[in-house]
Amino acid sequence: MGCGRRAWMLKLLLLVVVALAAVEYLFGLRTYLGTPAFNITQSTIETDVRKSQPWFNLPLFIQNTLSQNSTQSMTGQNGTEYVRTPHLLNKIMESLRNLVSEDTTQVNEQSMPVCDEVPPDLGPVTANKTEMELDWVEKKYPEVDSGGFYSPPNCTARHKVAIIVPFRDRHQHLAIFLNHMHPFLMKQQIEYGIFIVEQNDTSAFNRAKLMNIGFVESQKKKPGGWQCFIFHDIDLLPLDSRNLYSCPEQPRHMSASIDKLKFTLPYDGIFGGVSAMTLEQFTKVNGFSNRYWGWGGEDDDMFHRMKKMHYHITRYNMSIAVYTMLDHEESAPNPKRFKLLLETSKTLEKDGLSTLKYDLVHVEQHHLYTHVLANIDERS
Ligand code: NGS
Repeated sequence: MGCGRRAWMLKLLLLVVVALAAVEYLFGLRTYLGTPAFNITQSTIETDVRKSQPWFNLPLFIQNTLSQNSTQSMTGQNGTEYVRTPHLLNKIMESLRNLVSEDTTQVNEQSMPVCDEVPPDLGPVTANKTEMELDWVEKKYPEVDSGGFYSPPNCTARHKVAIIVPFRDRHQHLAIFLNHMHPFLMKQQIEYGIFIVEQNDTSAFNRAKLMNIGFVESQKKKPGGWQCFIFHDIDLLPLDSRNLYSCPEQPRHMSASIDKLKFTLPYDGIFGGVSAMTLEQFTKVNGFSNRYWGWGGEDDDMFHRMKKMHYHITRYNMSIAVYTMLDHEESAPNPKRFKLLLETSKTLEKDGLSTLKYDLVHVEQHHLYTHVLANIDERS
């Protein structure tokens, strides 16, 4: 349940409870005993509640009912002690208690200190590019939750980031990628999830459409949603942990300096490889185009979209935005890419998230990643 909705329901329930309590107070207890005579003193409740309950700012009689022992003991006129549990009120309290206990988790999370803006001990890292088994990698990272989700245990992360990885036929890279990325991201003290988005059909690879799918499906997996998205080729491994996978103020091109490209930027407007955008930036440009089948151009298309919406690309220093590329065969270039690029600014609203269609085969949670499998057939 979303945070806003839960808070709204909580308020509504509280209102009902106040009304009911007033009714019970006026008609129930008074008729039954003559005078309400709760045995628990106000000061006891206040001390206990303030120490142990997160709802200490609620009215006292609600605190009392909310506390696990909501049965009220009272002394009757003849001195006998009665234990009376208001029936309807208790039923409502039960559901309210459930809601509050969900909220408690958040309160606890929020009561941790906020993680440092720049986490400690960042710097150059090495990459293990040798073939490895996924089973072996899985055993190395027990702190990662099923689905490839992680949040720092001792501080509240400043950024909630979905890592979206378009994928097909690169199983040899998957274990290497996960083995590198998990410790790299954990060190940055961000809350993250890794989504491997695989094209199931045999049409030409459509990297951009897979990233759109990853965006949509990852949001469904995160209560409250991810704040930003890092679109990440599986063959690129960052080599410096100062290259922060955080939410950028302007869209950020992360993989500026790649070993295979002799650590130089091929051209100013390049936005391929690894790039970061916030939820707002990505939705404002209507996501990626869905029309690029085969290699090349989809990242340049995104560059045009960003320009049209008055964003500009940012980058870290070339000595920090360093990546190593894993070996693989070259993919076939898309012959239509230059023609498509000429049309971008005219087609932005009609091509992207707003027109995204795909058949979802499954969304499966593996230990170190969430696997999104989809058919995106070119002819459909
Ligand atoms: C450009 C491509 C981009 C690609 C970039 C870098 O030519 O999609 O090369 O490729 N644009 C077009 O083809 C229109 S790289 O050297 O990393 O393989 O990202």
